Amino acid sequence: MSQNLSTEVVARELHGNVFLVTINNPPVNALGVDVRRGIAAAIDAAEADVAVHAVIIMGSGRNFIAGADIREFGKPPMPPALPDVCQQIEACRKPVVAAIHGAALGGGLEIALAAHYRLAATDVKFGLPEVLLGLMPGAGGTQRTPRLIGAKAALDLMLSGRHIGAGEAHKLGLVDRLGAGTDIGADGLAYAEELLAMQAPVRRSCDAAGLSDRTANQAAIEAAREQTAKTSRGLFSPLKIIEAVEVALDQPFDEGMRTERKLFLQCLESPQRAGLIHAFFAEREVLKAPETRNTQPRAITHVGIVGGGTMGAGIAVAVLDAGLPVTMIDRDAAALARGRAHVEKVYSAMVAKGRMTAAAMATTMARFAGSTTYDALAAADMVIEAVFEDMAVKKVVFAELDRVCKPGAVLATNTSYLDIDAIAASISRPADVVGLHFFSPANIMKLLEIVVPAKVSADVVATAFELAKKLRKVPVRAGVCDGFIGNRILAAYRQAADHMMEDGASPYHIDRAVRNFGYPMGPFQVSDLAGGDIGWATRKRKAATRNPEARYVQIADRICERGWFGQKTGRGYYLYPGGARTGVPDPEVEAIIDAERVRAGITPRSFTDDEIMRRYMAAMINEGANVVQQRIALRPLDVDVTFLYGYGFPRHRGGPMKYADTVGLANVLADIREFAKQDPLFWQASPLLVDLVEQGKDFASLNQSE
Ligand code: 3H9
Repeated sequence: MSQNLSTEVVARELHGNVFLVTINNPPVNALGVDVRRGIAAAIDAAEADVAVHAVIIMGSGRNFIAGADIREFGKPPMPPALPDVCQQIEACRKPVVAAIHGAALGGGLEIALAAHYRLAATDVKFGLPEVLLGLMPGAGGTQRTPRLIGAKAALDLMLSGRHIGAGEAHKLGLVDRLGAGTDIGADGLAYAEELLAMQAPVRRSCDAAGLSDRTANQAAIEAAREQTAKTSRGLFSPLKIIEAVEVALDQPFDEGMRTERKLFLQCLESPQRAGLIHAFFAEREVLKAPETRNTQPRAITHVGIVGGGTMGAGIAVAVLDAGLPVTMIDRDAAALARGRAHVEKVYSAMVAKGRMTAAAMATTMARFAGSTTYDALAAADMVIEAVFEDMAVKKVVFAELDRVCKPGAVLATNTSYLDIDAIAASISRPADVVGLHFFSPANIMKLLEIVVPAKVSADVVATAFELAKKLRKVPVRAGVCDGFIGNRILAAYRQAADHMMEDGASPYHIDRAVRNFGYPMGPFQVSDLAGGDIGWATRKRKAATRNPEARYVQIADRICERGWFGQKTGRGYYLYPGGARTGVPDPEVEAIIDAERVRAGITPRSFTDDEIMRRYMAAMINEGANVVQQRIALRPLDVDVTFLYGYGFPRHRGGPMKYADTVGLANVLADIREFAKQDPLFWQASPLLVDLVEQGKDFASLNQSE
């Protein structure tokens, strides 16, 4: 059967005595108000027309329905509400079949559950991902799903937000029939005709018996509550989901629906919902850099990597995982062997954990080649340099790349702070040079800063975005400056943390406050994990150019001078007895801090968690504003995505700039002005922040696509 090409948002067509209702709302058939109205009207029409004996609901394009229209949340409600539409479908006196292909997510799955029979194509993606948006299923999902498949499986779907395929959905009992072919409309029609021939009755999910074993279902609820307390620290909606399912166990369906509505509205109003939905759109918006528009990326079929250290090897794994061949270059056979060993170690660990077979590892490693001569890169379409962070060393590498690489090869540097314009200017083809700043471990961390130097051509930037897609990374476009977006802002708030440490807050207290805010780790734990020696080397290198008037906290230097570089040396800010991965506070570090306070003439004072976070966040937001104003980040949302994916910023807060909007920019500015009374050099309000406050605007007002 051909796809319904009607331009109506909800098209209706009578096939014999089967009424075909097709949702046609690109790109993903979200349930916006017109779709809800269209479905409601179609069901009314089906009820009224004696010629109609059964109804099929299906989606046109690539999906059934991806859920409620997320853009409507936070706006005034427009009837009919989705729960009412689902109710109307379920109440229909003629059998309703959902014929599902592609995504049936959130409200989309809820529409399907309200139908009386479900047929799924082999490509379906079922899920109740509302929890990932700070929400819960709000159109009967918390009541119908457990009635159909029991509390345990329903809670698993709703609390994880994971997608499941046709096979699992069928096994669970969410689906009655698996489609035979690739034409979901034809399959749906055949199924509906079969049901009519059998005189199959209207069969409602609200009457299903999945909750009949009370003891088992109650146990599932207790287990979910215990697990959620451990894993969803501070999140609002998971507990509401459990509460709603518990009601399903005890109360009639209508009562359950009333409770679901009440809890759903609470979730809708929570700042976590706003933060998570901001993150959802922001991570899609970052893909739309100006250079990617109407620009054809260059082909990438073979990647070269220069340098087999931790970073080079991590990048090699990321590229190999994307199915591409890699040629690694290092200076001699021993260094190259170490590089190869780094790569093999990652895969061996996966084999040991059962995440990869030995055969798959062999196939992957067969795509890996190594060489000690640059000539081996002659065929590479893209080369990523990951050698020592030193301008002279990088320039030597780029001179070699300029010599051996084919015309049109993209030449990328993984520098984390060096001037890429200077690197580009040192060779004959600056238009081919781009920055690809991976985060360690490069095969795991999602963020990829794509650093755009002045002379680079648009198709090279577009190629970098294309590579990010292949590598399943989240790319953020950044301009050239010391530290780009992420590390530049990090430097600012790390200093604020150091100032607080010297003024009286212990590193353990600061870390705890930052964790309580929602980060997985505090800044001093991160420093111990990354290795204090790296920052120490940078500080020494920059010592000569540091503003002598600027406050400089020496505590980290005192710790590094003792050879305490963090986890790898068994102690840093924390002690790691017996190689433990979680540190314990170190009284000797506290004594060093005390001594430094005396040396600096500081009388320590106490800090509350709230004050710690206000200073920490004000420093982050202020530098974020500078980064936007100087066009290092295109928009505030680019800063947000950088911090969500590269620095562990709690997703439910949406990112630092979204958080700033939540607390109010005027409040952030007032804090900065207050802190400036003690240290006016450090706390200089960003001109962008001042402007926005004067105009009564927020960062969101700058988030329109460039
Ligand atoms: C819900 O249903 C609540 C109910 O329980 C209760 C209500 C009372 N709305 O991801 P893509 C846009 S909560 C509006 O790049 P893909 C997206 O922004 C909802 N817009 O495509 C993008 O726009 P643009 C539960 C949406 O093929 C474009 O569509 N559902 C929505 O990689 C393409 O998206 C979910 O959480 C939406 N619901 O992946 C599902 N979804 O082109 C969320 C997408 O302007 N969606 N857009 O940048 C997804 O997971 C993926 O989009 C999907 C397709 C897997 C469907």
